[in-house]
Amino acid sequence: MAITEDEGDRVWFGTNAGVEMYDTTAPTASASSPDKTSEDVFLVSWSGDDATSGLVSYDVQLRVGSSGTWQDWQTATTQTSATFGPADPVAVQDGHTYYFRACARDRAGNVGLYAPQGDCSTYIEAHVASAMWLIWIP
Ligand SMILES: [Ca+2]
Repeated sequence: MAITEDEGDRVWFGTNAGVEMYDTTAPTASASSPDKTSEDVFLVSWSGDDATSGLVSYDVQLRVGSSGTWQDWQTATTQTSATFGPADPVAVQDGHTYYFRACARDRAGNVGLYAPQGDCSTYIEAHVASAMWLIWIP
């Protein structure tokens, strides 16, 4: 659909029927990450979907542990993934679980809501030293 007028907070579209409409519906978005890993760095990705005007950018938050406080990680980014750890944005530690959630912004300025409990989480397993592995050869 072609944009016929952009008023900043409302984007108008022309339709085949000649009826103009504007976008007041916020986009959906969610983050994804590995359920668990033994690495102190991993990839978090996110995606979203918007009817009518289309996506512009994403915000992504993180939380350390299920009782932690949500904090901003990515703000108004057009990227759809980022590397988490080993020291940025927080020091990744064994035995901790990191939670993520994303919301998206559309061209009309609507911003979706974050999922209260997050979209996904990654548990950091303890590193296993290679010397601990025993191989039994009969
Ligand atoms: Ca929309």
